[in-house]
Amino acid sequence: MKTTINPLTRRPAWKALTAHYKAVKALHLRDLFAADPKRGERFTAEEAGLFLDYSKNRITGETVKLLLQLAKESGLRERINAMFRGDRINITENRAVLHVALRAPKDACITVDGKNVVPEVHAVLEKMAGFCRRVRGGKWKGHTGKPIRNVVNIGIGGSDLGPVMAYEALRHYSDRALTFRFVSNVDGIDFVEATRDLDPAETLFIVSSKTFTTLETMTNAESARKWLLQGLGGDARAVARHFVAVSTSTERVAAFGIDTANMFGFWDWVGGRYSMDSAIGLSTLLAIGPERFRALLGGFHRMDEHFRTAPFERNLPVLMALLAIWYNDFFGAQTVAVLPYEQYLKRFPAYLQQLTMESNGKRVTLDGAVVNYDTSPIYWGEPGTNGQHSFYQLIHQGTRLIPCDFIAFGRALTPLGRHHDILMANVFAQAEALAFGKTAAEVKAEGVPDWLVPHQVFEGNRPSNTILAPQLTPETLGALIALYEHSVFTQGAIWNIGPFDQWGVQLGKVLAQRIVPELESRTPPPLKHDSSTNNLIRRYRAMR
Ligand code: G6Q
Repeated sequence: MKTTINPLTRRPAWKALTAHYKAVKALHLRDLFAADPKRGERFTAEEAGLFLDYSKNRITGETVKLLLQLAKESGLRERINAMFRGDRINITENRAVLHVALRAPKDACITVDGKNVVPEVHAVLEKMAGFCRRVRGGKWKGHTGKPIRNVVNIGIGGSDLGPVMAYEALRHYSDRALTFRFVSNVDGIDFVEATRDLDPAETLFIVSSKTFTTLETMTNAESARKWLLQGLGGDARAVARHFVAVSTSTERVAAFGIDTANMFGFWDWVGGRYSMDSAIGLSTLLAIGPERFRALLGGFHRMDEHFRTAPFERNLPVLMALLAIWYNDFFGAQTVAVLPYEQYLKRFPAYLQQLTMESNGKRVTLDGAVVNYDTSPIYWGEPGTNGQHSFYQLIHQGTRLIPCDFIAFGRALTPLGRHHDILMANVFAQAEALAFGKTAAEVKAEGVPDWLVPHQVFEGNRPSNTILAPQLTPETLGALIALYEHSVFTQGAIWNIGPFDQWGVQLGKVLAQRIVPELESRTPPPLKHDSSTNNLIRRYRAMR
């Protein structure tokens, strides 16, 4: 497929930004704030309960104007329309990309190949809700007649990271009578530790796999079946009462032995890392209940509509994406730190790692040409304040520029004494210190001896966004995730790369399958790898 977009570095706005960068890079946030007393109110935007303060970025009004121009020249509006229209924008897999349909209201109409997919989406949601009511109400019984008390999601990558993150994020709202566990790694320890204190008679496994072929998930599902049957006396009929599946493949689910009446489907137009709001979110729905799951979808949808319709200058995902590009491609920043000041969001950075890097970790454009600019930065992070006592040192005083996204909430879900004010004081203080730093004169004025002064200087001018919301609710979480999803989409559109395939993941799936028989073979197998791999395999075989 040929695109009609000018190569990125030839777009007029890109050239203008290259020149503009030279003028702006030396400006200090101290001066930018001093010159404009309203800056902290001006560079802000708000939607779906999320307030974005992007004033502590190394930008001027002109920077924003040029970045918006770049979005326009990159055909962003047309790309957005193409996605929402159901065009096959995932060109290497010839698929539509319609996670936005997963959270569309019942009366919406989104078509793939002429067929409205919204009724199917809602039919699956209804089925999930009905299942949830039976499990939570004790009507769904295990093989021995006991109700379900434990739910174990087995899945990996997109079939794990979203569900884990959402469960942790919304734990406050979860049914505490149920225990939730997540098994993803093929390292057997993951399964062993997740199930060691569970009673099989009260345990339900959700095997979550879009393809139902993924080695890790299938291996864990087999072990789960053995564990269950061992615990329940070996009657194979028990499987139907203790296993449900989430997949796009009815045949493979049936072949595994799961009753397809207990299968929750989704579609090839839902990418793995964009699937936590499909049936892949069954564990989330079981944890928080159908009404709150709908509120989560409502939050996603509000942000979808904002992204689709709002002018770019107040469009949160577009602004966040443009700022990410500004640092990545002009300042040469290699990473972005995501720092939630909310313990419930402890898995949010891990979730974002996949969303961002699996989507935009690409080196060729949609036309197959090798890019001559950097694509996805590395996303990483930890919840505050813990990170402050570890890697923040480098963000404050190291040699690298690390733009930060701070995420914080006005109210704690379970207030505890002064904790929340102290937490929030920290987030505000960190963003302030990063931006403004501490000069040598200020350090000296504190009576610090001359030799020690350089060590205590903070040069500042280290950029950050602050995202502030009243409280972590299902709806806010949905909006927050959609904000990042669409920011990733926008970045991909500007880089003219395809954010919706993952050939790198595919490679790993194939390579390991080839080596497994060489490790398991009783007799020494002929090895045809490089000398290092051959040697490692031989050593491993000797250690087994
Ligand atoms: C996500 C990726 C990848 C995928 C896993 C699990 O976008 O494609 O992380 O989700 O490899 O795949 P299955 O759901 O098919 O088991």
